[in-house]
Amino acid sequence: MLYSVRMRAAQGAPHEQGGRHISGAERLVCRQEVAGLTQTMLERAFFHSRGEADFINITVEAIAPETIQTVPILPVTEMEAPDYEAGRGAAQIVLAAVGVNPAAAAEGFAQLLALPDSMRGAMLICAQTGKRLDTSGMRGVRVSRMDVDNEAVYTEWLAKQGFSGIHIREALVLASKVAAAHGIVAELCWSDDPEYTAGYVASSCTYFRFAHLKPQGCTQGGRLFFVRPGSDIEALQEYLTRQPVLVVVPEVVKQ
Ligand code: WAQ
Ligand code: MG
Repeated sequence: MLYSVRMRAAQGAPHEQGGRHISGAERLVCRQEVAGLTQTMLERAFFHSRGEADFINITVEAIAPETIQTVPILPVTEMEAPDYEAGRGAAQIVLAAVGVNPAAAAEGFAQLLALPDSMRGAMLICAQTGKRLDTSGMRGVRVSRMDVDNEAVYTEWLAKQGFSGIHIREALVLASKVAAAHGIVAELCWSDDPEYTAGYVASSCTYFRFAHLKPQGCTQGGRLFFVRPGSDIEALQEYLTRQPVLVVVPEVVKQ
C-alpha cells in the first residue's frame, strides 16, 4: 500500500486565513517511509529560505493501488540563456513553438509577474487567449499525489545527466504528471525560493530547462498550465489534484 504524504507550510496564519506560502511537498511512499518523510518535511518547513513557517499541515492518506496511473518521465533538454532576461525571452519562444499562442504566453507571463507574492498552486491559463481559467484565486491549483516509481533508478538517471538536488527532482515529477494530462499544452515554472533561479517550460514530450528565469534573491515564483481551448476544466483539475500518478523512469543501461 502506498500513502500520499502532503505538506503545506505558511507564515503569519494558515493559508486559508491569508498566511504567506512558505513551502509545500507531495510524495507517494510505502508505510515504512512515512515517519521519516514527515520528519524531513517538518524540517524543510521550519528551515526554509522563504522564511520560518508557523503553520504546517501534513496529511497522510492511503491510496488504493488499483487507482494508480503510470506516466513516463519527461526527457530534459538544457537551454542556453546567460541571464533571466534572455531566459524569459527564450521561454516565450519555446512556449510558442509547442503550441501556445504568443499573445497568450505573454499574457500568462504578465499574470505571473503581477502576483504580489507567490501562490501555493498553479494558474490554469487558456493557451489561445491567455485568460485565467481556474477560480482558485491566490490559492491556485495544487498538483498532488505523485512520485517516481523507483527512487534509486531516478537518482541514477538524474546523476547520469549531471543533475542532483530536490528542486529538479520534484519539478520533473510534477511536470511529467502535468504533461500527461488531457488538455495541457505546456507548463511554465520557476521557483519561489530566493536562491533558486532555474525554471522550465514543459511540453507534452520535453522538459526544457533554463538556468535562470528570475533574478537571484527574488521570492516571486510560480507555475502556469496552458490549457487547450474547449478542455474539460473540472476533469483536468480532478486529475491534477487527486489522481495518483507514478512516474516511470527508464533504467540506466550499464556499459
Ligand atoms: N502544484 C501546483 N503548483 C505548485 C506546486 C504544486 N504541487 N508546487 C509549487 N507550485 C507553484 C507555486 O506557485 C510555487 O510558488 C511555485 O510553483 C514554485 O514552487 O532545476 O522549486 O516548489 O530544473 O519553489 C524548477 C526548476 C524549480 C528545477 C521549481 O518550484 C530545475 C521549484 P517551487
Ligand atoms: Mg519553493
